[in-house]
Amino acid sequence: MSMKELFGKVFDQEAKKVAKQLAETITITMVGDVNAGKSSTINRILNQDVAEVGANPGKTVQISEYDYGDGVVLADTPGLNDIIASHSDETRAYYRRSDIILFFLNAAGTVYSETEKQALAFVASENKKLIIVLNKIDASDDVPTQVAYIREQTNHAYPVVAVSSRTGENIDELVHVMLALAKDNEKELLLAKKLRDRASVANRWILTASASAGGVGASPIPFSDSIALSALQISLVLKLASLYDRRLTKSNLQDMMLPLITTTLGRTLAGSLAKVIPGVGTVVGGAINAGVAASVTAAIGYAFKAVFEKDMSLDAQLIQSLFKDFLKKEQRRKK
Ligand SMILES: Nc1nc2c(ncn2[C@@H]2O[C@H](COP(=O)(O)OP(=O)(O)OP(=O)(O)O)[C@@H](O)[C@H]2O)c(=O)[nH]1
Ligand SMILES: [Mg+2]
Repeated sequence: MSMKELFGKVFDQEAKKVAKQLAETITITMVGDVNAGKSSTINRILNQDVAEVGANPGKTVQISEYDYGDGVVLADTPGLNDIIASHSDETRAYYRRSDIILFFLNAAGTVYSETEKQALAFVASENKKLIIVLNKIDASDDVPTQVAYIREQTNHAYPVVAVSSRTGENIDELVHVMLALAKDNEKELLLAKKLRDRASVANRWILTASASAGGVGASPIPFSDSIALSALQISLVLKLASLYDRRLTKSNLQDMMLPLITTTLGRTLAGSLAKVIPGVGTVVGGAINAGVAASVTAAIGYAFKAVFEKDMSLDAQLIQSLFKDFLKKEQRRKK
């Protein structure tokens, strides 16, 4: 298989995965006592103010859906007493089909009251994809004790994230935990696209792909190496493009990426050839240098991210020069 054919094959496969994710819907359901800060927290996280923020307790009286567009739906549920009192099939079904449940506790009030305990038991009986969000930590003077208490009371069954939607403290961590849950359902991209802070998601993806690329370099089978590595790199760029709402065609991306991918493969080829056993024709040992694979993958990610972020037009030469700069930075960082 030529590099071009390989690229085409991998592109189709990865583009299909992205398209499949984007055709889904992700439902995030918020549960919590009135005034816990559900609406404020969501407004902090998402790049769109849809949920109403009100100072009147009990403003939200039934399950209200807010459509954020592009497959992101947010559900605001009634107060806890209503949840416990109703136990209706309708609410059960709603919890069951939610992708993420955010269970809010108010650090400025009584944390994990009997009512909250009962409500959590009810919700968790339907769905375990639940995150406990302890909000308003700016208004509490003993957050660690509160967090420890919640963890102990819930048998460490769910992540507990302490945040302040007022100051923004730890909102990053909450987003990270939400993305990890969404990833399990292959809905990470849907959520990521709607986030206020897309750059930090992009950076995490780049670092993850780079680390995996380093792992690929350790595989002893050279051809599977190049497929796996190209898939990683192409998948990363397609995800980044989608994150920043940029369209990429196969030939367009091929022109920009082939030279970069060949950099990884080319640099190691010289080394690998020396390892061919005469008469057997097999390459022995890590055909792709792990360090090179990791830095090249990171540099590819950062180059495309820079172009997408600054909304520059895609151009092979620009990508090439950004790539070279980032690769130098990566290699300097490693020394
Ligand atoms: N100190 C502090 N106040 C907050 C924080 N988050 C929200 N609030 C305030 O708490 C009040 C309720 O916030 P909302 O976001 O409307 O709470 P909610 O849970 O959506 O309330 P309902 O929809 O009425 O159930 C508002 O006055 C917010 O300004 C926070 O992190 N710290
Ligand atoms: Mg609200």
